[in-house]
Amino acid sequence: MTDKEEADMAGQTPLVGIIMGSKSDLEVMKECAAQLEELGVPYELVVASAHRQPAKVHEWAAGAADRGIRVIVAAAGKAAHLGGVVAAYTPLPVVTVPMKTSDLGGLDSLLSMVQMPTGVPVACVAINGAKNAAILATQILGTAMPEYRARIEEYKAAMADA
Ligand code: RP5
Repeated sequence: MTDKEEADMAGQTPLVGIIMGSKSDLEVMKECAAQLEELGVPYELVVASAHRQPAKVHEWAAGAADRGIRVIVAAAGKAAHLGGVVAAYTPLPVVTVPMKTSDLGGLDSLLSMVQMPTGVPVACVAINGAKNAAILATQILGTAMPEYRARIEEYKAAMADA
């Protein structure tokens, strides 16, 4: 991205909302933010735990669609309920990122995320798959916004050339 594109993006309405359960998730989730920046997608980022700050999660998720957010990326670890709780409060698609954990290696996070009950789906990328979450979110935007479809086509072409 050029400096001008970056400056423009700073003033744009976020299209992707990134939420994570703890500041300790930020190191991994920076990769998601960086990939969105590379693809030119405006985003917002918030730390809010489904267990420790349920009211904050509720307020953020319930208002996301009306703020202009089109896709949510939710990252959490251990008993990772954040993505499912967010999905309960929004009509938007939710892409979840299971965090690698010290006790169970992230399998706990993964299973907590993918085993959602019928009626409340979330998509789920790999353990610590922050970058893929950004790409998938951009692909979802691209179904209705041609400029993001074009960014993904460029990204794939560059990958094939590498
Ligand atoms: C989850 O518990 C967070 O998403 C994080 O991955 C994990 C550990 O959180 P901290 O104890 O590091 O705050 O809620």
